[in-house]
This record gives sequence, C-alpha cells and structure tokens, in this order.
Amino acid sequence: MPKVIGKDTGARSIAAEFDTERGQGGELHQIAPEDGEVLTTQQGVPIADDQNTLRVGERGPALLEDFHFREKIFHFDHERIPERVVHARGYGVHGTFTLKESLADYTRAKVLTEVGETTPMFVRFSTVVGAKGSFDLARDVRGFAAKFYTKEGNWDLVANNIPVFFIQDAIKFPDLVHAAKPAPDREFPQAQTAHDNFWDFITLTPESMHMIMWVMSDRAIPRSFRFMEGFGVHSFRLINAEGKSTYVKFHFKPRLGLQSLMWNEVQKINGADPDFHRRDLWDAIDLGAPPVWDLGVQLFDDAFADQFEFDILDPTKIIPEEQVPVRIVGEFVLDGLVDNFFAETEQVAFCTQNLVPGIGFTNDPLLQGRNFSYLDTQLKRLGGPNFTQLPINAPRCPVSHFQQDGHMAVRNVKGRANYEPNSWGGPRQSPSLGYRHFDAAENGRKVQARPGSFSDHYSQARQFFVSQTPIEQKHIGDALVFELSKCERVDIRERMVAHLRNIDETLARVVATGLGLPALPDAAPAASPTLTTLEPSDPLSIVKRAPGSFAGRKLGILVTDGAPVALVEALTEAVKSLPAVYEIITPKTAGAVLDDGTVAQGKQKIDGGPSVLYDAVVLAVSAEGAALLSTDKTAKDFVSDAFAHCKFIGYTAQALPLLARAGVAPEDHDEGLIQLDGADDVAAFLAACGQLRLWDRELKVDLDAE
Ligand code: HDD
Repeated sequence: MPKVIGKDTGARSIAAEFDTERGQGGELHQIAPEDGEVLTTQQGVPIADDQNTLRVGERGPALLEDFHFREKIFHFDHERIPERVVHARGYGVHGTFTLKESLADYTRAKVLTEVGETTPMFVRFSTVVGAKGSFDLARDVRGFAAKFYTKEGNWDLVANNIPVFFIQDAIKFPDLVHAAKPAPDREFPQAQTAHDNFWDFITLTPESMHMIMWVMSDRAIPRSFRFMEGFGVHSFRLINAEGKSTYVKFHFKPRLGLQSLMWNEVQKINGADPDFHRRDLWDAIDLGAPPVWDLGVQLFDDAFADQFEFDILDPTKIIPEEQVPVRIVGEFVLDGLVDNFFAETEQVAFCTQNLVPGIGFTNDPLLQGRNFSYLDTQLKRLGGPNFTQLPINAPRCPVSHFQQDGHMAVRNVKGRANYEPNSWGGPRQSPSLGYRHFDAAENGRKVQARPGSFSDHYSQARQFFVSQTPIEQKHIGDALVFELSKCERVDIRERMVAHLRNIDETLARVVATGLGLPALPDAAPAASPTLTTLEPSDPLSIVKRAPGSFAGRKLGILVTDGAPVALVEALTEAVKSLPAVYEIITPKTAGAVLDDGTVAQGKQKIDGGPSVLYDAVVLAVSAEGAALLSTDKTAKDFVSDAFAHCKFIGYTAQALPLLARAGVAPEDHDEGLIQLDGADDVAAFLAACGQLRLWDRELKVDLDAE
C-alpha cells in the first residue's frame, strides 16, 4: 500500500485561542432525522409509498384524495420567499464578540462595557446588485451585516466593506438600485454596474463620486470575505449613564489583513467557481481556521464635528483615521457554520433600527430612511410581523411584551392580560433599564433641502485617489475604462470624465484616453465653492497595509508523476504551520505518483483547478511531467495566468520548459519566480509569498500600463 499525501489540506489555527465551538446555530432549530425513522406527512401520519401517486389502476388517472401527494407538492410550490431587493446573494455564519476594553465613559450598553463578556453574533456577507443565484465575484460593494445578540436585546450593525455610500438621502435609494440592477426591458446585465443606466444615474448624481472611487478600486473585488474591512458608515451616538452623547463610527478590521483580486482573475474565477467567496469562508471555518476581526470605534464630540471640514451627518464622507484614530475595543471570531442555509442565512432579518440602550441614532438622512426600509422589507420577505420569533432573529435575552397574533405566531402570551397598564400583572416599562432616545434639541422649519455642508462631492474622492499606491491608481483607471466602455452612450462616458477632472486630472486623462475620447470634456461644475486639498491617508490603501504574511492564504501545488516527494512534503507541512492551506492539483483524477512511490492525492484535476483559485502556486513537476503538460492548454493557462496575475511561482528546475511553453521566457523571470531545488528552499519561498503579489510585474504584462 503506497503512502498517500494531500488529504489534509492544512490550517489548524487560532481556533484554540478562541475556544470555538462549531455550528453554534445548531441547537437552535435544526431537526436531524434518525437514520431509518418512519417518513411522515406534515401532520405526522406515516407514509407507506413515497414513489407513486394514488391512481385508478397502474395506468389510470390520479386521485385527488392522495393527501400525501397534494401536501408534498403544495409545500414544494411554496418553498421560495422573495429574495432581498438588494443584497440578495449572501452568506451567513455564527460567531462570538468579546469586549476587551470598556467604553463605560461613553455608553451604558452592556455589550460595550462588560470587559471579557462574550456576545453571540450572526454575520451575513453579501454582494449588493446581483440576484440570489449570481456569482460571488461581481465588482460590487460587499455587505457585512452583523447581529449582536446582547443581554439587552439585538443590536444590528448593518455594515458594508466600504465606509461611504452613493447617496446622501434615502429617498434616492430606489433610483440608485433601479439604475444599478439589470435594465427593466432586457433584464441584463446581471450583477454588474457596467451599463448605461448605472453610469447615467451616477454621472447625474455628483454626491456619488467619493463612493465611485471606492467601488472602482480593488475594494470591490475582495479576495475573500475574510480579508475585508467593515464599516458602520453613519455617525451613530454612544450615550452614557448620565445621558451624555458622543459620536461614534464603527469599524471591523480583519486580523488577516486586506487583500483583493485582479480584474482579469475575477472574470476567470466567476467561471471556475461562482461560489468562490462562500466556499472560502466555509472551508476556513470547517478547517478550524476561523477569521477574526477587531471591533474599532472612532469617537468624537460636537467640538470636533464643528471644526471638521465636512458634515459628520453626511454618509458620503469618512473621518480620516489620522484625524480620529480607530480605537480597538473588542474582537469577534466567526467560527460557526450554519446548519441550514434557509433557516439562518435566508431568514435572518437585519434592521438598522435595532439598537440597544446606550447606542443612538443621529440625523444622518440616509440612516433615518434606512430605519423605515429594513423593518418594512422584512414584512414583505418573511411574510408577517412575527419574523422576530424565528430562531435566527429571536433575541437571546428575556423578551416580554403584549404584541400578539399575526401570521405564524408561535410565541403567545398565557393568561388574561394582554394590555398595559393592567391589574393582573406582567411586564412593565423600566425608566432605569429601558432604551432612552437621546434628547437632542431640534428646532426648525419643515423643508425639503440639502444642507450646504453636504455639497463638496470631490475633495474626499480626490483624497481617496491620491492615498493609493500607483498600482492601485492604475486599477481604478482600468476599472473606470472597463465599466464606461460598456456604456453605449458617449455622452455618459464624457460626463464621467468631466467629474473625474474635479478629482484628479491625470486619472481623467487616463480614462479619456482609454475610452478614446477625442478631447477632454470641460470639468463638471462643482456645487461646492471650495474644494479642499486633503492629506493622503494610508489606511485608505490596501497595498500600503499588506499583512506581509501568507497566513490564511491558499497555495496550489501542481504535481505530476515523478515529482520530488521531499519538496511536496516540505511544502505541505510548512503551509500548514503558517497556518494556511494548500491544494494539490494533478493532471489526472487519480493523483500523481511521486519519485518514491508515494501517491499525491489531487484535490483538483487540472481542468477544475486553474491557478486563479490560489494565492500562489508551485510547479512540482518531473521532466516527463513538464513535457506532458507543455502540450496541454489548461496547464499552460495555469502557468501563464499565475504569471500575469503577479503571483509568486515556485518551480522545480524540470519545470523550466513548461514555463517557457506557457510564455514565461527566461528573460521574463523576476523575483516572484523562485526555483525550489529541495525542501530547504521552502521557507524562503513562503516568506516571499507573504508579499501576496509581485505588483511590479503587472506593468510588464499589461498593455494598458503606462
Ligand atoms: Fe441597505 C439590505 C447595507 C443603505 C435598504 N443593506 C442591506 C444589507 C446590507 C446593507 C449589508 C444586507 C442585510 C442582510 O444581509 O440581510 N444599506 C447598507 C448600507 C447602507 C445601506 C451600509 C448605507 C450606509 N439600504 C440603504 C438605504 C436603504 C436600504 C438607504 C433604503 C432606503 N438594505 C435596504 C433594504 C434591505 C437592505 C431594502 C434589503 C434586504 C434587507 O434590507 O433586509 O431594506
């Protein structure tokens, strides 16, 4: 019996540190049928025949009295609920939040004041525009909605991976979403904004410009949910025991660092694995390497708000971390897979209105509108007002009220009193424990107007752009050219370039050239009389804050018959200890027989495991293997794509002909191509992989590079 490697693909990890327990949703609501138990109807009646409907004679008509058939089909016909009007495609997991530092000076919320206490969470990641069955890797904002089941009720922080939004007033949300979704006549394109309607709306809505810079950046094509930041976007309030309010912006910061994909890679991944993001999250948790985020807050007061260049109520603006540092107060680990996608991920209902005592709203007009929309949408989706009784939505603290009845009411009050006040007993309001809205003084005329303090739409867009590294700036230009090139109307393209001239003149020129515009259009009239020159802010860049480690990433090892076992074993062990994961890819499904007879079991056959699925690759091939693969288009794509996508490539000396046949000639070799002569070279290779990509290479392989 030959030795077999390649089954255990890596990554035990931080799980132990967090004392994780998989499948925390499990005990909540799932029924695991016993093997062999009797199949019944919904009424519990045992079923004798689940293969054939009741008929008159074997070849005769079906009978209406077959109640099992009718119940089964009736239920099937009603399996679907409306998908979310936005964020339809999502993936939810359970987790736990632990508070590390008390914010008692600022808030009375227990979740933010009881150090060391843990709070169960459910997080749903999502894309925004695509339908439920669309692919994971759209160029899009990612939702990062978090439900904290606190001791004082559920707190929902319905966040995104981008800290600003397209619009300033919720009344424009239906227009934004209509424009972004497929056009109403043709119902395409799916899950993408590269079309006239989106850019028409955007270019007629200058307040979207800052958000557009983020959406055209690599933030919108994240490598994984695990490598994304999350932002509460709005200024909220923290309210302390004395009733004093402090403004707060919430941040989630991934321990594994930020990482994104390349656009060409994205388009190929969508074909190779449309479930790339959800599979990544599932696998990470399943393998015992759950992702961890720090919860951070930016705290500021009225004095800061008054002297800040922008309005803290404007959701199209950030507060740079240099001006108000992010204070880390806690961490959360997402380590629990759902037991049932529908029960948990599909039925979870996030509402921005769900706050707990000590956290409050501000007058941000987007937030105020959201507070109506989320509750309303749950009614439509989940069919009645009792969705709060579904286990995934039910608070994990005492619940006591006199709201009653309605569709599917399963939590009903016993006894005679269903009103308050009453003389029979039951729950009573509590001025000391209860939620108190911040008693902000408000006074004004009823108007439909935007404040002048919301009018500078370009300064922070420019700040974002100048904060990026040159390669990230190039990607923004490339993305704009790609998206706008899909617009049929030239006036829409020109209008966007006119806006770009208020953001960055070079970017405007690059895009105009990329689009083949005959001349630069005049700059768009800027509503704000003063555009401010802001300092670049490093936290806005992904590349400047690269983690410098391959931990949590995935190595693809292409192995052929006769490959050196010592190298393959050293690689797999070293990857596991990072911790990271690897997959062995082989030319044939049966695996590859290494030079000592060991069988390397392939997780993927090469046709199903293109290099776009990996963060770095190794070509562990023998001379015969290299010769065989040199004639194979898929194998050559594996190599040439890895090279074009700026990946680190380790290779045995025997792989050189394969590299050459794949278009990587000796003169193309750079420090990202690392020859592995044996196990001793593995540590240095993985250390180099910690750079994640060799960005300098992109300028050599891309026609658009200046
Ligand atoms: Fe929204 C879903 C995030 C503005 C109306 N939104 C939804 C989800 C996220 C966000 C993460 C998915 C929740 C889940 O996983 O179930 N939305 C945001 C952010 C916004 C924002 C960060 C701006 C700062 N949203 C926004 C506005 C409106 C809505 C201005 C309406 C006026 N959003 C909805 C909704 C959704 C939703 C229609 C669809 C499904 C749902 O709520 O539960 O109500």
